[in-house]
Order: sequence, then C-alpha cells, then structure tokens
Amino acid sequence: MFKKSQQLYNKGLVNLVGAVNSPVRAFASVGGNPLFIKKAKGSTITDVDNNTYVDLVLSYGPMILGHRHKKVQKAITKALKKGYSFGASTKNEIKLAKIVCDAFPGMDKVRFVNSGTEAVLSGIRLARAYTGKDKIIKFAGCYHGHQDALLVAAGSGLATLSLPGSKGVPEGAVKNTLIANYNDLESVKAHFDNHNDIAAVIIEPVAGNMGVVTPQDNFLKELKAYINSRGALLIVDEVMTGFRSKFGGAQEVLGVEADITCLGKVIGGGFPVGAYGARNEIMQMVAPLGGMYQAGTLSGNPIAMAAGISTLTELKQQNPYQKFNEIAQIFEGFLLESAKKYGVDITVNRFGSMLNPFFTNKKVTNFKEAQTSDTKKYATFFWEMIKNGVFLPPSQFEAWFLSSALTQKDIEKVAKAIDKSMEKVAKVAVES
Ligand code: HOZ
Repeated sequence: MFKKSQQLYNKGLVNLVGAVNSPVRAFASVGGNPLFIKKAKGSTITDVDNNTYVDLVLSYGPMILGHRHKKVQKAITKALKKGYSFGASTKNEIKLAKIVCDAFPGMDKVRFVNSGTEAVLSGIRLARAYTGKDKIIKFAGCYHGHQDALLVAAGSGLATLSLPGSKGVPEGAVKNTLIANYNDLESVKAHFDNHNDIAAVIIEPVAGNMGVVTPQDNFLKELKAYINSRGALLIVDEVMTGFRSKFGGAQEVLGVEADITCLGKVIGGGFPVGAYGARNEIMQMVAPLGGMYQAGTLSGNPIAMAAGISTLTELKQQNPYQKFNEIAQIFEGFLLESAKKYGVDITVNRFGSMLNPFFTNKKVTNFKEAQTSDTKKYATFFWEMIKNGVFLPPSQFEAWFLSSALTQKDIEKVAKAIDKSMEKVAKVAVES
C-alpha cells in the first residue's frame, strides 16, 4: 500500500534530514515512515502510491477552502504571469493588509513576513521595544515556532518527540522566558509577583500544538486585564486560529482584543506568509517608522499576497464557521460513540474547525493533562485511519483541521474509519 512512499523515504534519507523538512512529518511517534504526497484536490489528498485520503491535516491549517480552490488557483496563475518577486512594494500588499486589519479590531497596521515563526519572533521584539522590558511569559505546551527564546516546554514537534527543549539554544536565549500553565491565571500572577520586567505574555488563544486545548471560562479576558494592569502586553498567536475560528480569529469568538496579534497559515492560502499587527501607537515602533528593526526580502511576496487575498475573500463569502462547528460536533459524536462501543477511554476537545481526541479518561485543560494521553493508542488509531482513507496528523499533539470542501460522503468515510480504528485500538489494548 505504501511501496513508493517507502522507496522515496529511503532515497530522501541520503540528502534530507530524516527525509523530511519538518520533524512532525517524520511519523516518529506513530511509527512507520512518512507518506509522500503526489497531489491534492478539494477535501482530499493523494500519496505517491495513489492512495487517496480525506485530508484532516490541510497543511496544518492553511488549506481551509480545501486544496486548489478554483478562485485561488486563478488568482495565483494571474499573479504568476506578472513576476514572482520584486523586492519592492505592490498594490496587493495594501489590499491584503486592509482585509487583515478590518478583521481584527485591535490592529491598525500590519507587517507581512514569511512564516508564523517570523511573525512571533517579531511580535516579541516589538513588545520588548514598546515596553522597554525583557521578560516574556509563555504557556507550557504552546508552540510559537522554532525561535530560540520560545523552544521551552513547547508543544508540536517537541512534544511529539518528547524533547524538553532544543539543543543549540544558549542559556542566555531563554533566560528571559518564564513558563506558566495554560488555563491557570495564578501561575501567571506568580511570575509578576517575582519579576518587574515582564514585557508580554504570549498565548495560543486556543492551543493547537498540544492537541486542541480550549481556554476555560473567561481565562483570556482575565489574563488580558491582569497583565495590562501590570504594564505588560498580550501577544495572541493566531497563526492557527486566525481566520479559522472565525473571520476575526479566536479573538472574535472569545471577545478579547490582543495588544499584538501574530498570524500565518490561512492568510497565505497555502503560500509562506506570516504577519504581526497592532494598534498604531505600538506599530509606530517598527522600522522605518521607529527603531525596532525587522526586515525581509521576500516579505509581501506577490504570489503569496494573491493567494491570501483570494482565500480570505472567498472565505468571507462562504462564511463556513457554522458548518465547521456542526461537522466538528458530528466528528466528536463519532469518536465518543465508537469509544464507548469498544470501551476505549477518550476525551475529545474541539473549537470551531479544530478538534482531536486524547486517549485518556481525564479532562484535558493543559499540557500536563494532554500528556496523560496514551500515545501508543493514538499511533494504532492513526494507522488504522490511514488504512481506511483518512489523513490525520502523525502526532497526538497536533490538531485535526476541517476544510469547507468536506462533503457528506467524506463525513461518512470519516465515520466508518473512526469506528474501525477505535475497534482496532480496543483490540490492540487487549492483546498487549
Ligand atoms: N504544529 C505545527 C505547526 N504549528 C506543525 C507543522 C510543522 O511543524 O511542520
């Protein structure tokens, strides 16, 4: 079933690190070798062995309209005919900036970069420049890209590979990083009691890199009010949730306004784009207006801008958010029902178009609780889903994503796959 993928994997090992360009793709925690992808269309993705799957990875979020949406493809093709990179300004940068700023009330100006990692590292520099303070609080299990200062107690690939941090990060780079617990305001307050030089708190408003973990009650609102009263800024990392939870991101759903918002994924429609933005008085700090330096030759790339504009325009028109909630609820129902049927302990977390099961009987409200999930069961579940035609992230600590291209047939396929996979999880648990 995976013969060609296997061959490519062996070939890839020669000149690529682990035959992949991002560690989560290596299938390290689910076993087996990575699948190599040939193409994707709409709600599905096809590997080099011609196995076609319902895609619930969606490039970890960006393909919210499904793959190769007609209008997006048309916009990209049109842009390609005019040139690929100019190192100079274009009209479309202004157009995308307006769409983004209009969606986030707390954002007067935005700066485009090339990835979520870049967006966050720039957002942090901006918070430090604005407040004149050095320390940053991050939450255990949140992942904000691979910059030195934030590779501590991080989710995503580090959680997948059980790494507490990264080698090669000097002590000095993380000495200003403090760790708090998700959904635990007291753990944030404790840091403020001990430090008077905290510039910002950075958070995924809905965590998606320790699996999906949602903020409880008024956690975000209370967090913002408290840290602002202590002179620190709230950086909301909406790289995953921006335009995905709602057009105005998780901030719109949760009724919170970030001081600095970081974006990525969806805003490039599948091309490499990130962005950070804030109100004028904060963005004033950024060069050329102010003294905080941040730059990028390829930033605002014309193809990425065209893909972003058409994706967001179509998304706004489709307004699929109600549909996303309904499908996520249906998937949750399938998971809970089959788990009950086969006697498997699971907890399902979901928020809008992001969800995933944890193989634990505990509630999952933070990283520690996420880590109670039986990752061996996830591995069994993952491979059975693959065999039954559903492409999931190869890690317990990544979210499943929905696209607006999902059809009734896809939903039925996912339902059958879940039932079979849960049966297999129960069977393997009995055997071992
Ligand atoms: N959770 C990661 C993105 N936020 C997965 C993608 C990757 O690291 O390759």
